[in-house]
Amino acid sequence: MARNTLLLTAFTACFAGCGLLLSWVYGEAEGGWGVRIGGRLPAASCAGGVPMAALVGLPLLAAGIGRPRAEDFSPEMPAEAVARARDDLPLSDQDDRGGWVRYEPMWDEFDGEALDTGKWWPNNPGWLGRQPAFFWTENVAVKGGRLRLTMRRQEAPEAPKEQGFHTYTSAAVKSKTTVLYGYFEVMARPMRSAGSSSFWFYDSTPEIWTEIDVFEIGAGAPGWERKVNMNLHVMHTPEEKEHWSCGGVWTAPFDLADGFHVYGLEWDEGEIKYYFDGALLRRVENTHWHQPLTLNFDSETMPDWFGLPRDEDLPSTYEVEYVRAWKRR
Ligand SMILES: [Ca+2]
Repeated sequence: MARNTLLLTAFTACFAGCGLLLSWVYGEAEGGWGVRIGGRLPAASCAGGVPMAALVGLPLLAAGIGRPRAEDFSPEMPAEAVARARDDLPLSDQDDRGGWVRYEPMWDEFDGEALDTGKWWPNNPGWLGRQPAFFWTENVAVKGGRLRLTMRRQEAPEAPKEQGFHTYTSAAVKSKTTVLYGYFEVMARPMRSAGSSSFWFYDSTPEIWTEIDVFEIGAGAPGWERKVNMNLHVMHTPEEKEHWSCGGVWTAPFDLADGFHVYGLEWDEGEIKYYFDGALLRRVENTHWHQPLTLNFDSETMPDWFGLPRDEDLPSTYEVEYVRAWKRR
């Protein structure tokens, strides 16, 4: 018994030490921990399990079992660009091997004169934005066949300054419905500023709060111009009490703001896959993302990640040519 206790203590101390070292290394290399609802992530790693274990040892090691592993996000270079033959199928599956059926509640070509308020909120009804930028509905437009989200240097009269919203306004569009599993594709061009351009899914209830970030791009942030950031978050579930996340980064051979590209998410019960221009970028086992989620576009200031935008880069606009959604037959 005493020997077992000693061994357990030694192992716990060793694991905690390794965890602290690892978390320090990640922190130094990537500028610290963060969350999407809160900041930046280490590249190609699964945060949460290691530092938590470092702090409290073995008991919480068990909580990390079943989470995606860092190597699940190891980058794969995309194959040759995929040619599109059919608009009614995902670019990565033009032969319809998945048996896809158009999912109307989240399909929008943005060809009208205004946002379809039957499908979308012109803001985030539960979140004012990431300070200092304030989500302002005046920065959301549908024009020229595209959804346009703009970030500006300005004061919005509605922005609650006492809560830290000032100097910048930005934009968010959120679906009015939730969805569980499917294929989601956008053709988009991120804004060329340090304001983020993001396409993501989440929902928050008292019982469960999870999130899938298809991309978060800081296309005008020095060093981030070519990086597609793909993150998964668990804020809390009945079993998981602490926030943790798992992310990966793919670096394009060109600046992402130079043009429109097709970004895809295939979200199934067993696996989550990320696509760029029809080619597979990442695949990861779906261990925790089984909650119906809302679909979101937004632009945020990310002071701790992309830095604040340069004045000369504003206003800048994130454009979405379309969002298409499918469920399996
Ligand atoms: Ca369009």
